Order: sequence, then structure tokens, then C-alpha cells
Amino acid sequence: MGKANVLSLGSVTSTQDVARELPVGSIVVADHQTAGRGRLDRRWEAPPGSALLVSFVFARHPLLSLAAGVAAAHACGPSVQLKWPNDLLVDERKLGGILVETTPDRAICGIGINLTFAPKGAAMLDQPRDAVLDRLTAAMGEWIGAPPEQILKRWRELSATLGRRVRIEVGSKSTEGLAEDIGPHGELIIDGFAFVAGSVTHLSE
Ligand code: BT5
Repeated sequence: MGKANVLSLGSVTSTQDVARELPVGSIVVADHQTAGRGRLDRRWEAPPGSALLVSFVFARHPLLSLAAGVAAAHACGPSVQLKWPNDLLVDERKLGGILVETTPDRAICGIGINLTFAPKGAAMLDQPRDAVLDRLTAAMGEWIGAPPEQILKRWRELSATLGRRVRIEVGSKSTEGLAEDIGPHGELIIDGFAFVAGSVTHLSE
């Protein structure tokens, strides 16, 4: 992945919408999104020019969300930890998020990182956008190509979730337990049960 593939735009609905129409290897970055989104139709909020808002187009990859988390943590710096499945945290506050959407043959990996603004209770990085983007682009290329075991190992090292008591909500069902590990497909193991999706809350120690 190189700079030549980067499409840099002003205002878009969502970088995911633009990236969806582009070939594998494309990168879309925007100053502003009028309809930035998270998972499950949630909103991703960032005032114009305040965040890194980027989408990468890849071939489908079974551990893309975790690999992107590892890459983003490396690009942001040593204060960043990962919360399963897709959050970047600084001191337990959300710095950024990852959204993977798939088509039959491609995966669009969107990453939002707060730089000069953070919603109440969230974190920001306060680093120049293009420097973060350059490091992220390099790290994404590296981690997407890494062996699955290496992605999982590094994700475990960067995790703020493992070893914690957590609550996971899947639809209307809520379960609490110890987040023990992630499995070979990136699933979260809580008290011996594997969860492939859900919203996790870290409970106090
Ligand atoms: C995520 O979803 O965390 C994935 C966010 C992905 C955003 C990027 S930006 C580039 C690309 N284009 C897009 O349209 N999306 C991607 P989720 O885990 O569902 O978290 C969403 C929740 O995070 C919201 O419901 C809010 O509570 C919270 N939130 C919204 N904006 C935030 C922000 N700037 N900083 C921290 N938390 C935020």
C-alpha cells in the first residue's frame, strides 16, 4: 500500500461508501463525514478536520479487524490498548474505532481516530493527521500480511480486555464473566464460551 493509492477528499457521507466502489489497495481519507458510522448503525461523530477518517480496501481476510487494531495501535503509539472487538483505548477511554464491512470479494476496513476533538469521556491523540496516516498505512500493509498466529499474539499483548471481568451484550442478551482469551478466529472466550460478536463493557477490577 502506498501513497499513490490514497484518495483524499473533503466532505463525504462515509469513507466506507466511497471505498466500496474502489479496487483492492485503495485508501480513502476524508476531512469530514456527514454520516460516519460505527457498527450496528451507530454514529461516528467527528467535527470537520478533527480526526483521521480512513477506509482501506482489502481482499477478504479472516482476522482483518484484529490485524487493523494491532496496526492502528502501532501507528498511534505505546499508550494505546485494544478492546475487543474493535476499539482503540487510551487509559480506558475510546480513542478510535474500527469498522469492517464486506462485499463478496472484498473487505472495507474503516478506521476513525480522534486527533483534536473527542466526545465527552473519549480520548484524542493530538498528532498531525498525515503522519498518523502514513504510519497506519505502513502498519496495515505489514499486519495484513502477517501470519495469523502473530496477529493473535500481538493482539493479546495489546489487549485491555483479556484478564478482565466483562459484560458482553449480544442483541438483548447480556452475559458477565472473565475474558480469558481470543480464539483462532478472533472470537472472545468468556468463561469458556466463545463469542464471535457483541458489545463489551470492561467491569471494574
Ligand atoms: C466503531 O463502532 O467504533 C467503529 C468506528 C469506525 C469509524 C470509521 S471513520 C472512517 C470509516 N468511515 C465510517 O463511516 N466509519 C469508519 P462502534 O464500536 O459501533 O462504536 C460506535 C460508538 O462509539 C458510538 O455509538 C458512540 O458511542 C461512540 N463514538 C462515536 N463517535 C466517537 C468518537 N469520535 N470517539 C469516541 N467514541 C465515539
